Amino acid sequence: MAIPRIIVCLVCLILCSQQTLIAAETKAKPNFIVIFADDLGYGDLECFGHPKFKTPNLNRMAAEGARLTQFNVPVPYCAPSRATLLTGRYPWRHGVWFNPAPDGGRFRSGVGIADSEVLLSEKLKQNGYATICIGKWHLGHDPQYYPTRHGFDDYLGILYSNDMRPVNLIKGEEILEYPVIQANLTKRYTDRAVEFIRENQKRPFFLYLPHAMPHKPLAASEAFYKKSGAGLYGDVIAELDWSVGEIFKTLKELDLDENTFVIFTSDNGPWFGGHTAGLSGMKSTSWEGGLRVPMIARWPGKIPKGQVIDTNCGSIDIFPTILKQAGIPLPTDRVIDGKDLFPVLTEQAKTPHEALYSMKGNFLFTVRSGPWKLHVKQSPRQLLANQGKDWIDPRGPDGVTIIAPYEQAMPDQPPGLLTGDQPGPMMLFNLEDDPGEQHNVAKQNPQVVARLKKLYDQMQTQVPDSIRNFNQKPKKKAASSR
Ligand SMILES: [Ca+2]
Repeated sequence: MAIPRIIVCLVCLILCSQQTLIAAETKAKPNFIVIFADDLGYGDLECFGHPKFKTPNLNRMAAEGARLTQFNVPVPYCAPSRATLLTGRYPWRHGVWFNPAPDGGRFRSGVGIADSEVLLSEKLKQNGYATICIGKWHLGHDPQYYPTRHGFDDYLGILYSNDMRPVNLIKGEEILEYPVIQANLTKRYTDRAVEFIRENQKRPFFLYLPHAMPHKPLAASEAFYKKSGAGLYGDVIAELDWSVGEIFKTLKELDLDENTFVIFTSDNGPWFGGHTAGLSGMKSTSWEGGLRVPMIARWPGKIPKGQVIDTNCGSIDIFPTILKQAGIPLPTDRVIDGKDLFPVLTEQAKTPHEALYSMKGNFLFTVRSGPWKLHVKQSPRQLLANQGKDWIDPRGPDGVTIIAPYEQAMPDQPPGLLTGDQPGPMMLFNLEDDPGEQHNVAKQNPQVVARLKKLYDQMQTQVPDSIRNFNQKPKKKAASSR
């Protein structure tokens, strides 16, 4: 029996309109860009108070979006902070509580992000997103840990810090270049980022751009070297700022600006030569200078312009925030510590966290709740405090590629405050009254100490024994009594 032509036409029409609808939905999905600087201090940007560094593009980004002034990372160094950003979980859950290092000791190989972890890249890729990681990965450098095995379609970058050897530039899973010229890294990463946006302008994309800079050794390209008038560190910051400008220029040119949510932040506080804007400590310490980072969020039409948000939140929240905006449910088979930040960014909502925690090595260190911060464990305010002026940062890459070795910052350029009460365990600070963590007020506030310690103890029960007891020597077997 012949099917009447009118019915065939109607079926075609319905199918076509469904196709159009699917295409429209795919196009309507927002794009996500996370720009993640390495060791960029809370005070390293002009819009966060740096007196010399100029960051016009980031200033504009902040003016057109939200600048967050109480944004924390859970660990004051690289790898754990990155795994938290991509999983929304504390290091004692995702398991990367150390820095994998190909030239290091016990974390030289066989360590990295577990297959069982669910990464932002994996979720977005499964939902039709084009994904790329450009820059420092640091979640393992054996093939099973490569970004391309964890949800990224493509990768360009150094798999670990730019001071670890060998400094290979990897494309996909192959070595593209060795040794890499570090001075060109920011430019090369930016060029690839712009190219990726162009390639994927007609489909939703996730661009994860964890820059190498300003992690030491610092290096800037010819166009920026000695141009900022604020030293090599200033040159490096100016080039990062240029990079951000190139990305926004591309989004605007391709008419993607209003459909793209862009986040700019850092993985931890600064090393020598950086700036904490009056916070105490530095990278690798649990003082605010180590844990608080600059954060700017911009999405025209969604995030109101010109906001300064002082709500307690952190990098742990990026995973659930982005997934919510992508319309992708959170995994339900595991604890996700982060919370959706969109109400904070758009409606000035209160913090979604009763408390935020920090870790150093295999220990929980601090707990933050409201204005209060309890240092349960003791952390120094400065590392390598007694080095002389002729000290050279040993954190160089392969000798053949080090740029400007004598211009790297020295320990006589501490990034944060070194003053204040002598560090010790169980110190309490009110960060509203005392943002520089100068005066321990534990004795005056025993109830606050008790409340925060209880929160700490509760979280401590969730840290697996394998992590908590990592450094303990195995107990000797009791002698047989026969
Ligand atoms: Ca870092």
